[in-house]
Amino acid sequence: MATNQTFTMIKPDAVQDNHIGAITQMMEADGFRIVSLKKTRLTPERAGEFYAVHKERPFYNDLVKYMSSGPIVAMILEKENAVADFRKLIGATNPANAEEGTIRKKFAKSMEANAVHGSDSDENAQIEGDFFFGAGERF
Ligand code: RTP
Ligand code: MG
Repeated sequence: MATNQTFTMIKPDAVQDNHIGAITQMMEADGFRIVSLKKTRLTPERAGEFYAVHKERPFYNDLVKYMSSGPIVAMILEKENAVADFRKLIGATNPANAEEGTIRKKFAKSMEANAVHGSDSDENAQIEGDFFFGAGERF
């Protein structure tokens, strides 16, 4: 069942570069409402757990190191058709392929440091939101 929610993180490079406000502004301007929001830092263990689906991929170790290298901003977002619409708003994983007007086109620096995460399914949006937020942190 579509939940109309997705999960996102502003990744360490974009937080470090002071883009939290500009990125959340793009999300709100596109019709997403912020249900939950938290600035936090992943330990390497927690980052490894979050990206466990990529464990066998060649970029996994670098990804875990990068995602635990500094604070991130985790959010649950709400909008009709949230998962698909949000993937559209963030743009392609590789910023070289990201369309004009997308968050990654504007803020991503590389394939790895690509500014934001977006859930790829309703099921993962639920799992990833639960990874960061309890029942009393959703509004
Ligand atoms: P995300 O999960 O962060 O929203 O990104 P995505 O779905 O567009 O890409 P995914 O395939 O799930 O990869 C997760 C993250 O791993 C890093 N990556 N690096 N060096 C590389 O070849 C490579 N490939 C992926 C990126 O940070 C990507 O967002
Ligand atoms: Mg992904």
